[in-house]
Parts: sequence; structure tokens; C-alpha cells
Amino acid sequence: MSVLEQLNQLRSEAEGEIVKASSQQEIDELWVRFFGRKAGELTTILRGVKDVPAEERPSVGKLANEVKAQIEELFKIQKERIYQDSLNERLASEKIDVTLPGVWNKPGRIHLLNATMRRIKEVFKGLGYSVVSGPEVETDYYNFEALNIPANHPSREMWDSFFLREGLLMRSQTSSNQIHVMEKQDPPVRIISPGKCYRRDSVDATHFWEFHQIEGLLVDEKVTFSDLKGTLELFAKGMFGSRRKTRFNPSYFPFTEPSAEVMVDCFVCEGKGCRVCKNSGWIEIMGSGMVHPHVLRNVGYDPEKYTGFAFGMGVERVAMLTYALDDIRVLFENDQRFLDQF
Ligand code: 2U9
Repeated sequence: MSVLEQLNQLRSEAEGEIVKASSQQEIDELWVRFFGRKAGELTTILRGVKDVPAEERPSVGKLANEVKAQIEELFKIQKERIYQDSLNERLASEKIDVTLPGVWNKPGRIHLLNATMRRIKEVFKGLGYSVVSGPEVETDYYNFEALNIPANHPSREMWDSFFLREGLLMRSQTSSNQIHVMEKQDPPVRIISPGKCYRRDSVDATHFWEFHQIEGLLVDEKVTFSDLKGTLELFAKGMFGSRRKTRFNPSYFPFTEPSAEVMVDCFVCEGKGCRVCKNSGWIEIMGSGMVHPHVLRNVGYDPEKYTGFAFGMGVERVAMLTYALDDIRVLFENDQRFLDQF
């Protein structure tokens, strides 16, 4: 084939191939095929021009230059087309519709239990109590012995506990905190102790193995049962409304003597009788009592000089009463559909 024929054939091949290239990579590969320095097809033909007989060289040279310019032009046009196509594709896929509504980030909220705990704390802070906390893992001494609950005593039956290695357990009430405080500080003591406690309970609508407690303790000279009654009546009014009435029923706790359960008249039905108060008109909200002299003696206080009262409540129970919940488990499930209602 003559060089002129080779040039014409190459031109038509290039015309056919270059327009088919649809990516930057394909067009680069074609460029190498035609213009590659070592083995490019056009490069090879151009290299052969010098061997053409002298009289044909001007016409061959002219055509060679034309073909080279034409192929270069084809590359330029196709490259621009590929660039435009990919730009259009990106513009279409990355299009932002500024009229669409934004993504809504739901604001966080305070969990019912924390809200309840905060309210209880606020009422007692208003009465001059300070808030203390302590470890959730306790020794047998702080959880039981110091609170007048000796080993093998039947009162231990009130608390089925989670025992860890020898002598340690998950605290079953926060009273151990108050023992720590009294060991370090002389009376007067006026503290509340909120925290998580653990009991080996079977889970049902009113029991869970993990729960929150707020306990309180006041020790000073000449503290009487009347002080206990007055304080807890103020708490009931502050927490459940100024019209609330309170009643104290005899009870038993190993760490208090005498002990009493604290009732308020039902804030749902105003005492008429309903599902929440089980038609009795009264709701039990907490336990209480005068600190047992053994407990005072255990921390080095003289029970002849000092007396005190203590009280304790389950935060879950107070939250269930406040928000009329009939199953404790909803407080631990963190189901947004439930929490969103409050
Ligand atoms: C010390 C001495 C005595 C704390 C008290 C109660 C009564 C009580 C329970 C109610 C339901 C807790 O959540 S619950 O299981 N508590 O009824 N707690 S007197 O008495 C103390 C605390 C500390 C040093």
C-alpha cells in the first residue's frame, strides 16, 4: 500500500474510532494508538515519508500534515464532548433542590426518670438538704451491717442482692452513702442521696432488677418524729401539690425505729377512689422512720445526744404515679414513641 493510501485509510479509521470514545481513558488510549512516540500508527507513517521518492514527497508531506491536523482536531472535539458529557452528568446527579425541606434533627429531652429525680431534689434542696453520691459497688458492711442488718438476720430477706466476689455486692439501697458521710462528718447532717440500686427481683409491671432511689437523712440534737412528719408533709405538698394531705402508717425497716410508710391522698381522683389509688383514696409514696440507735452507734454518734430521721423512695414509683404509667419497663426501654409523649 502506498503512503498516500496508508494516510487515507488511517484518516477514515480515526474518524470512525475517535467519535466512539466515551471516556477520558478511552480517548487517551486512542491518542497513544495514533500519536504514540514509539509505535503510534501515524507516527510510523510519518517516519516513512523520508523514504518516499523525492518527486512524490511534497504531495505526500502535504497530505500527511493535513491528516495529522484533521486527526488532532477530531481528538480536540471529542475530548471537549467527553468533558461536557461528564460535567452534565455530575450537574444532574449533584443537583441540589434548595426548595426541599431541611433534615430535622430531633432535639434531645430529659428522660422521665431524670425529670422526676430533679423535681424531688429541688424540693429537698429548698429545705436545705445537700445532695451526696457514692459507689454502686459496696461492701457487705456498708450495704447491710452498718444499717443494722446483720448476717443471717431474717430482715436480709427484704433484699435479694447481686453478689460479686467475696464481700462485695451491687448496692441494694443508697443508705450506704449516708453511712460514708456520717463516718466523716459530725452532726448536724442533712443530706439526700439519689442513685441507682440493684435487686435480684423477677421482672414484672412494678419490679425491675435495676431502679433509682432517693433517700434522705437528718441527724441533729433533739430531732423528733414530728420533725419527720413536718418535713415529709412539706415534701408531699411541694412535689404533688399544695392541697395534698399526708398520713403515716406503721411499718418496719431494720435501720429505723419506729418506721412509717408515707401516704398522700390521691392526686388523680382527689381521694374519691380510682385505678391509681386502687379505690382507697390514698397512695403510698415513700418509707421513713427515726434512725435506729444501732446505726448511729455504728458511725460513732452518741444516740443519747443525737437523734435523726430518714426516708426513702423509689423514683420509678414516683414517676409512674406522676405520669400515670402502668408498667415500670417502659422507663428502661428507651422507646422514642413512648418518650415523645412527655
Ligand atoms: C441511714 C439510716 C436510715 C432510709 C430509709 C426507707 C425508709 C424506705 C424504700 C422505699 C422504697 C426504698 O425504693 S425503695 O425500696 N426505703 O422506705 N429508706 S427509711 O433510711 C436510712 C438511710 C440511711 C444511715
